[in-house]
Amino acid sequence: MSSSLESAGADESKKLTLYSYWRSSCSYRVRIALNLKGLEYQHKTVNLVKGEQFTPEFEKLNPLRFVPVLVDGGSAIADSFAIILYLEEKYPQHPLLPQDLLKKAINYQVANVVSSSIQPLQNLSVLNYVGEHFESEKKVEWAQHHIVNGFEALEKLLKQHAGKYATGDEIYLADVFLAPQIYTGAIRFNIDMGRYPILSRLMLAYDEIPAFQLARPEAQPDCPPSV
Ligand SMILES: N[C@@H](CCC(=O)N[C@@H](CS)C(=O)NCC(=O)O)C(=O)O
Repeated sequence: MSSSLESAGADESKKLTLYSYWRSSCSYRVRIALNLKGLEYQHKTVNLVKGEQFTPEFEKLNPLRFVPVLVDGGSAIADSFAIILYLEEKYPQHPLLPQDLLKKAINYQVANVVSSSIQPLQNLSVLNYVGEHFESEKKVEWAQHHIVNGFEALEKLLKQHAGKYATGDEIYLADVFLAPQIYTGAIRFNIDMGRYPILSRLMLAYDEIPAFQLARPEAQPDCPPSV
């Protein structure tokens, strides 16, 4: 187990510490939000492949044993949605939610499609369960099926709302959730992105923004050199 997990607590006070894993799309969302808001943070790796999420120390931070967890001044917040909304209220610079109520609702809708109807179905523990209880080779097919289902819905939804970014010409919550999901679909699960012109265009737009570039899996300190 990494010694980093043991040091969570009072000595971290007044600092933001993000427990994350390079390939975790939920951690990637939080990294984008932190970067957009210009917040410095300490990175602590929880290696999901080595099972570091199951250590008793990490379970104290998140009983569900998932990354990301943000520790702020000794208090732990788990779940990317909760973390991002916490950051939004505490650090109002670069607002992630528009004032317009309908636009705000669409931002929540997009974020929830990603975080409730796509990502949980491609999550490591779910794929491991599918592999163990059904046929192992069905794992990727299962994930692809659910990602395609979500991407088709998002593509239709965004047709009505997208500008330069997901809900207009400014970057909001929807973009923070979309970039990691599009990346994961395209790079990790080989989804044919040619079927989703709006999602493809958005990803190119995100690739131009430093806050998104710095949050990419390959830019993380725990990303293996071979990737
Ligand atoms: N709703 C949670 C989901 C967190 C989650 O699923 N995290 C994944 C990585 S993206 C994880 O830690 N998986 C470890 C596992 O499945 O054992 C959030 O948005 O933070």
